Amino acid sequence: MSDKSINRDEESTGVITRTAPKTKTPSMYKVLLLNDDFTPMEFVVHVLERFFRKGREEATRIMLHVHQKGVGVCGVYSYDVAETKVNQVMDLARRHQHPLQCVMEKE
Ligand code: TYC
Repeated sequence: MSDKSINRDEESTGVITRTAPKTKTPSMYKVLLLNDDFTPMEFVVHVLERFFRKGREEATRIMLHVHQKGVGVCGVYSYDVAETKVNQVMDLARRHQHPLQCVMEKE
């Protein structure tokens, strides 16, 4: 470019031809539940139904996966939605005095 701020077309025509920088597609985040020895299975199933819109069967499948493997995916969301769900789960668990842990992880 012949000038720091004006390209050749702009220089000759006076018309601004540059486009805005391309926007990046937002990253998605997995929301994960972690196993522990104390949170009741029924509470975890309830969490999956209430905050992750799972049916009873799917919720039970995910809960048992976490119980057996130690960690499992509840869903994948934009940053803000994932953060809200983590906070909702952690708040309900805390209010019921369960040690259930919910975290988010960039996909
Ligand atoms: N391991 C718990 C129990 O035996 C059940 C459980 C499942 C806890 C999933 C947390 O994220 C969890 N009561």
